[in-house]
Amino acid sequence: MKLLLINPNTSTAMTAGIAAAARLVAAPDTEVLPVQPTFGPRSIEGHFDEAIAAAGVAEQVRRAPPHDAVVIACFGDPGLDAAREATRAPVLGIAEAAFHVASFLATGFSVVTTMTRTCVIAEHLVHKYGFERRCRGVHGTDIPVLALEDGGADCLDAIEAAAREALARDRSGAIVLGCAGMAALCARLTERLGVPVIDGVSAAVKLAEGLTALGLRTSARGDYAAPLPKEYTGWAAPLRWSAQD
Ligand code: 2AL
Repeated sequence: MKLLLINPNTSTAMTAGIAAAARLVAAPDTEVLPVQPTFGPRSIEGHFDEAIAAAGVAEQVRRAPPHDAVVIACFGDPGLDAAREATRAPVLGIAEAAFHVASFLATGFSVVTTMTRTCVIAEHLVHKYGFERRCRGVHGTDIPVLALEDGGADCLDAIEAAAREALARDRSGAIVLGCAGMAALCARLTERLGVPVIDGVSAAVKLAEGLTALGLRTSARGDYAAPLPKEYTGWAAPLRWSAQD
């Protein structure tokens, strides 16, 4: 299968890191196609960044090569609903995928993310996806997203410390990593913490493969139907939908 892997930010290094994490768990017959928007923020650390990044995700889905599934690899799941209108292939956001996987493994989980200001974005998703009864807390580390690119020991230690505190304070049984840039740290954190640590990138890749193997596609009924044909103006003009789409 062909898996379109969208990094919604414009850090080429992060796109490569996410692709490596995806390929590590992908089945031998899964071809990972990594892409990133042609415009937008280098990292996504707030509502404004996310608004621009969502348009970048829409752009990449609109110009996507043939694919069987799509993964949106940013923990805010930017543009997820838009992408589900734009392709019938299953689309998974890494936050939604990680929440589902964590709830198979523990009655309660905690999220450990990057900047504290992004905690509310994850909390909004917890509510949107209906995981209020499973997510027991969202915790920031104030590590900037791009600092994760080096994946240094300092990051690992800080995330481990935040996760230990979260497990105790929230009485959680599992940790969800709240940034695609943390994927490379997942194995070492699992070893150190001794509880399930869920990286949304690998969770989404395996769920995408599962949905594809089951022959399941996004419903075209209701709000996930294709966008209505109409004129788009300005820079968005090429993204418009026509009657031929
Ligand atoms: C993210 C992420 O996964 N990618 C990015 O640029 N920002 N999420 C986050 N909470 O920092």
